[in-house]
Formats: sequence, C-alpha cells, structure tokens
Amino acid sequence: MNIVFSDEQRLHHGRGELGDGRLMPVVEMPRRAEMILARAREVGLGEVIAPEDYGRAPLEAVHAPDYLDFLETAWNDWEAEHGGEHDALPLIWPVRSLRNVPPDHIDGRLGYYALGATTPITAHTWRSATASANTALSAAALLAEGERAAFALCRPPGHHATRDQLGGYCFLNNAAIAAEWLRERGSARVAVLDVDYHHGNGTQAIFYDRPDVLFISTHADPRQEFPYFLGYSDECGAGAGEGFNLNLPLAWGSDWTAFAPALEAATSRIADFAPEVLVVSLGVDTFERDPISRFKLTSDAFPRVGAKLAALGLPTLFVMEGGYAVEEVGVNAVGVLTGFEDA
Ligand code: SP5
Ligand code: ZN
Repeated sequence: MNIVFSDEQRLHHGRGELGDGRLMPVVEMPRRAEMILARAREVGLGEVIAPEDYGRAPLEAVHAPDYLDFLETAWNDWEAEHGGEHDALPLIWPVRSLRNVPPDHIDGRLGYYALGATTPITAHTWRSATASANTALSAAALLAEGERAAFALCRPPGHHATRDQLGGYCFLNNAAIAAEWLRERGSARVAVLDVDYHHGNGTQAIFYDRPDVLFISTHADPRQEFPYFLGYSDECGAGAGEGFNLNLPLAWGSDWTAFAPALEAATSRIADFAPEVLVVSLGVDTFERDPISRFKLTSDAFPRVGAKLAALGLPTLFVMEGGYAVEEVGVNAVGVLTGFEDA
C-alpha cells in the first residue's frame, strides 16, 4: 500500500511537556516518523507520496472555525507576550466552577482551547498539524480512487483533538477529518476503529450523535489512564448516534490474550455495521516497552492485528496515532500494515 507523508510534518518539535510534576522531554518527536518511514521503505511497503493541500474546508467540517483561528495564531500571540524561548503551554482551564468563555489573553485562550498540559505549541505547530491533516486526506483520496488500503503517516497525531480542543499531543483530528471527508464524498457508512493505547476521546466526541460513523476504541481503562475523563464502556452514543459508539477498555498489563478478544468484539461489530470504508486510528503504544504505557503487546502481535483487520475485506485507511518506543515504532507500525497485506 502507498504511504502519504510530508516533510513539513517533521517541523513540530516540542521542547517539553508537563508530566510527573515537572517539565519533561517530549516523547512525540519527529524521529518517530523517521523510524516508521525508514521501516516502510525497508520492507518495500509502497510508494511514498507527498500530500496535496485540501485547504480549510475539510478542517472546518470537523473543527470549530474559532479553534482553527486560535491554532493558526497561537504561537505569534504567545511569542508577543512571552518571547519565543519556551513553548506555549496552558496553565488554567474552564473547569466546573468557572465560566466556559474564550478570553482575549493568550494564557486564557490556551486553557480554553486545550484539555491538558502535555501538548506544547511551537513556531511550526500549525504547519505540521495542517500537513498531517492533509496527509490523512490525501490517503483517503487514494481509497476514493479505488485503492484497497493506504497509510497516512500522520504526525502530529490526532485522536485526542476534539472539535475545539487540543490535547494528548494532538491538534487536528486527522482520522475524523478523513472519515468525514469520505462520508461527504459518498461513503454512506464509515467505521473508525481506534487501537491506540489511549482512548480516542476527540474522535468519539466528534461523531457521538452520528449513526453514519461508527466509532470503536480499544484502550487502557480511563479509570487508570489518560485521558481519564472519557472512554468508559457505558458511553454508547447519543440521540440518533445511540448504539454507534463502542468502548472496550482494558486493564493495565493487558497482553495479546486480553487484547485479542477486544479486537474480535470490535471487528464483529464493524462487520454488522457493514461500512463502505474502515478508518483505523493506528497507535502502537500498546507495545510492551512503550515508555508511557502499560499494555504488554509484543512485536509479533502487530501483524496479527493487521491480519484481523484484513479479514473484514473493507477498503481501509490507516492513520498513524501514538507509539513512543522510538527504536521499535517502525517495526511495530509497519508490522500491522504488512500483516494486513499478507493476510
Ligand atoms: C496520541 C497519543 O498517544 N497521545 C498520548 C497522550 C498521553 N499524554 C499523557 C501522557 C502522560 C505520561 N506520563 C508518563 C510518565 C512516565 N514517567
Ligand atoms: Zn496513545
């Protein structure tokens, strides 16, 4: 299958994220994409194609215009106020006891448009995030042209980003943008399966009241793990979307024995839904040596995931999400893709 990737996706490189009570080096770094690209080339996965620019319309189909304006201007506003020596990070949020209004000052706006403090904005964030979304859209276009599968090597990732909030290293929800574009291009039903270690809270929220986009996520139990405040098994969709959201949380320490039945439940529900296209939010932070995660999948599990997805027999768009064991992220991510192709 072909790979879509843009050099501009290398530019975003945060200097630190808040974690464990201090500023820590980021784990979502450009080298992740380099490793995946190198491995894809090594196994001869397919041609590497640069994305086209789809402009603002497909972003606005998923994100609030004022949020996009904020993302585009945040660095300039931050630099004007605080200088450019440190990345922009929020420090206060409109939590339960406060009012949910967008202020004027950049420090207030950062909190209004963020769901956590682990996601630095840098001078190049907007360029990399829009390039990443264009990568997802260009890979979706390959499916629209009749390809059976395509790999959007997205970075920065997207599944934590909501309609109007960044978080969890995500700015634009690449998988949601691609899924919505495929819907508008004529696919009556689209399924999004999120196999990242973390719950895809942004994607769930974006499609929560929609019966035409089925969202399914396997992830670490939010009682124990980021994003903590969404991803529970009783979240089934709302209104017309009731029954079209399925969360399959798993305990810390889950290995293939625990993961495989969840994947079976997910693919079985997708088969019932009978979508015209499948979008996979592909995170490989389920790996046993991932530095921020606590699942125990070994590298040989990833081709099995790919084979299981291939058995659905659907046009499939893979959209890269997380995976922070940098030395192994290429083997693991591309392992899913070769497992899919070899099935
Ligand atoms: C796309 C994606 O996978 N985003 C993940 C976001 C997780 N952000 C919170 C991580 C907190 C990690 N703290 C780990 C400390 C290890 N000492
Ligand atoms: Zn993740």
